[in-house]
Amino acid sequence: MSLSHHVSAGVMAAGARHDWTREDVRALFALPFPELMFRAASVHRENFDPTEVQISTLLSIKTGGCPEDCAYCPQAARYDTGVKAEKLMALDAVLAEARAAKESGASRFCMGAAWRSPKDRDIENVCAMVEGVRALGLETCATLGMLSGDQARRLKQSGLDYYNHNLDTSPEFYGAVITTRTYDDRLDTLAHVRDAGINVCCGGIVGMGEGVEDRVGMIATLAGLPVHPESVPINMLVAVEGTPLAASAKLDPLDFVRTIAVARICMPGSVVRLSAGREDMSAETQALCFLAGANSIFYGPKLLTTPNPGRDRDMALLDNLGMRPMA
Ligand code: SAM
Ligand code: DTB
Ligand code: SF4
Repeated sequence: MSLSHHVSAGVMAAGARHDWTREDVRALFALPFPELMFRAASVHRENFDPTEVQISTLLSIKTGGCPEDCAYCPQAARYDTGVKAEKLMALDAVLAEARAAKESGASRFCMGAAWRSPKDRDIENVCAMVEGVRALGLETCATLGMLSGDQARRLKQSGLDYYNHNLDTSPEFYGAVITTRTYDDRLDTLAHVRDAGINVCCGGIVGMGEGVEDRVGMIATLAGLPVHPESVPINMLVAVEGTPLAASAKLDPLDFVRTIAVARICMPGSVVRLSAGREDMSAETQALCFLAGANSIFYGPKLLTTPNPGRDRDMALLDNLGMRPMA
């Protein structure tokens, strides 16, 4: 059975609810930690093998120079972060990275571009990359900004398996983080991706100075989508010098774990990714995230522009925990 088959079947998980109210989600966040963890771990093992983690490798195929103002992002042209604007990578260079990712054990290859939205010519270039990466036997994912319905259908035609587009936070806090596009713009792109038949990868960031109620709002919105995203990345803010969020107060790691647990309970069939922020996370916090139901990570020493744990460190961690990559 292919992984995408497995995942799609998972989203139809028995008892998956789409009517989570804010109050329901708030009540989960308010549970005593042992209760929350027990419920999350129980839901996790009803739907997945808790010893398995899905492994994706990221590549920034078009770095920096982005016109948007996302306050967390080192690739926004308007912030002085030391990230140099580059052109779209050449096809053969992307395929060489994908081959290396496959050899090191990744099952999915995610290509990220610092665009507000791609031009149709960009889409054609990315479609060629998707075809090449698929031919290597990897699942494909792309994150390119806002998409039209036509662009989503074209990407589907090239064989794209997943599209990542995050809601990032609650509808109320969103305007404090991004002003150059709206929450509804994001929901529109997600609908185009869903309608085109591409698996949806959608989550958010915590540690941006939001309150618990914003984490409640984010998860309630994700769990209220007509179909739960197949993949839900929960990122811990990587505070980058030069961005408006550089001096954000560090989030209590247990609040990050709680967010993972609530995502797991509300979206029982989704693969929940312990996403950005692992470089500065202890093995103990990561282990709690896996207990709370996280079952995917980014693997390889770099996210898009910031560091991620080296492969040796991650393999040692999984080994220590008796966990293994999902086949
Ligand atoms: N430009 C496209 C877009 O914004 O949709 C695709 C790439 S963008 C970098 C993908 C996602 O990475 C963002 O939506 C955000 O959730 C996450 N991200 C970016 N910078 C981050 C940071 N410093 N810490 C944590 N997550 C971050
Ligand atoms: C997601 O939710 N997190 C990834 C991926 N989707 C594209 C990106 C994290 C980026 C962290 C900052 C950087 O490395 O530039
Ligand atoms: Fe641009 Fe995406 Fe970064 Fe926002 S998150 S500034 S859209 S690259």
